[in-house]
Amino acid sequence: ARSLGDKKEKTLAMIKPDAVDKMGMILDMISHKGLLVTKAKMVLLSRAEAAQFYIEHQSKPFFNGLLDYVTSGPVVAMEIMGGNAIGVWRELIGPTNPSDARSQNSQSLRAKFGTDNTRNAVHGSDSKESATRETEFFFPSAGPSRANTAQFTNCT
Ligand code: RTP
Ligand code: MG
Repeated sequence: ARSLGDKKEKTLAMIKPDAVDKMGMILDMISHKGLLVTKAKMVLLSRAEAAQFYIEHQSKPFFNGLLDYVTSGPVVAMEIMGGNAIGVWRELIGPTNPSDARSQNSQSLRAKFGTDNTRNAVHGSDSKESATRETEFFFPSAGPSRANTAQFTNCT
């Protein structure tokens, strides 16, 4: 396994509602990439919460369909950590459209578990800035939820 010492990074991963039943296989694939799940929770997002999470897409034509999709059932949000975690996770999830994913690399999560351009199974932060914002969205650093959060003192 990769050492956590090299270019350690954190990112926010989300298993979208249609792939929550694939959580076990997804966790195995995260482990096999040498990444560590350092925080996790299952939550049913309200429409307002989903709109806040996806605020960068509010003027896109697919915004309402995206909100319908991500509020259709619970999601699993995870903070994952490791060397180059943002890029490693984006590579593991694959391209936005699962049919592109299947033609490029059938091993990616969207190739395996995605249905269409909207229902694409998983999310990953696309930059350090979004990783920070999205991790704070699901796992606020202040407030009572912190008491319930597993602390990996050797990693943080
Ligand atoms: P994500 O943010 O979920 O990791 O995905 P992404 O960067 O690959 O894609 P992005 O452009 O950020 O779009 C966010 C999510 O919106 C849905 N979408 N639907 N119907 C459509 O044309 C369309 N385009 C995007 C997908 O669920 C996408 O992951
Ligand atoms: Mg995105």
